[in-house]
Amino acid sequence: MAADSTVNFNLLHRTCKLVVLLCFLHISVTVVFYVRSLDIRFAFVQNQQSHSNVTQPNQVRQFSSSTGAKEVQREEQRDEQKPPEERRVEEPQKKLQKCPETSPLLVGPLRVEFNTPVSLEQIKKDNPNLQSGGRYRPKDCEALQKVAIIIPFRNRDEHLKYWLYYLHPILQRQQLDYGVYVINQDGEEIFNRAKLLNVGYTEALKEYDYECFVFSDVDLIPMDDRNTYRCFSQPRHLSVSMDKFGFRLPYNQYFGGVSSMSKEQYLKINGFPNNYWGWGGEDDDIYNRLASKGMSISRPSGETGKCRMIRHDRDKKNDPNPQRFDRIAHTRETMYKDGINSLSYRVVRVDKLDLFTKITVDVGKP
Ligand code: UDH
Ligand code: NGS
Repeated sequence: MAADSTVNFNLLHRTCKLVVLLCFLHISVTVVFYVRSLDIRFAFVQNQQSHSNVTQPNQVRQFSSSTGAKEVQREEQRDEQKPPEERRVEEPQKKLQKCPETSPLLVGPLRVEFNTPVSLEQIKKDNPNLQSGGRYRPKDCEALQKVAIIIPFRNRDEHLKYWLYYLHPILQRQQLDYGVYVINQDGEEIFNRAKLLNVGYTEALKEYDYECFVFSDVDLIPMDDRNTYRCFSQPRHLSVSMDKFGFRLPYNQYFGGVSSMSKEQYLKINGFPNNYWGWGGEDDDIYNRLASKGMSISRPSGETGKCRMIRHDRDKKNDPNPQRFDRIAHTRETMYKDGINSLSYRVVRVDKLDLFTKITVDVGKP
């Protein structure tokens, strides 16, 4: 009997030990699985955070675990090996301050002469910050105006070289966001300056959101960089003091040579006339348009507005227009149907050159 109960007790003892062991095993397995699931959840959160850092470059990084930091470091190293356009923008983009009203880079009166030959290669070397098509914007401040400079053109390459040689450094010192557009009349028909200027306005706007337009003859060079090639609250006449007129205005209403107008001012007068073929009168027509809309002419002082003209003979196919006097007598009636609203032309080719954009255009004939 006693032997029997000893056997039973041993069996019960072993069974209990087994049960306790099994329980312990079960608890261990549960704990291991629980800890692992925690780990996975943590890793998922980290992963989410690192993704959101890639897609939202300006967001401040949220995690600081050493694993996370190393991953970022590796990502940055990979990034540095990529071409600039594929790199993530890590820092919030530095917002440039507006350029000052008066550029601190201006030097005042300039020596301008046309005896020393200039070459396009040299001008290119002298202006390393120009972008293709003759575009520039200051890199340290946000320019006050986006200015398209429009030059009516045909067969004046020597003049254009001097223009580029003098004007590019001046315009950069004036801290403008600018582009130079040479509107080249194709073919041998009679020259039409004002229509080319309308084409320049239209074509420049297709490229960039210009707000100001400077219309400049190719042979006029300012002698003072304080004569800023930008727009003002009224249409601006810039070539007010030309050497060929003894450094004074030839007449009070004179608006030829170099002028500037904001988009609003230009549109208010329906742009420029398209039907002045040959030399003369189109600038007076533009003056009449401005006056009829109640605008006045803003001008720099005679000293700041000094400029030199490159001497030249009369061009072929640009003889004085015999109809010009009759036309300027009727500007107020014709300006609403002849202008930017009636402009038609055909672009023959566009050359994005290093120092300017050349747009060759068929403007038709009288
Ligand atoms: N232009 C050309 N090619 C031409 C004609 C005109 O590029 O064949 C452009 C050029 O930008 C020029 C502007 O149009 O500066 C004004 O043209 P213009 O040459 O008719 O005016 P400008 O006052 O000369 O320069 C007038 C004739 C001068 C005769 C001088 C005789 N000694
Ligand atoms: C006026 C012309 C303008 C011209 C200005 C200066 O007489 O177009 O002379 O010319 N007006 C008329 O002929 C109606 S310039 O001396 O620069 O050749 O801009």
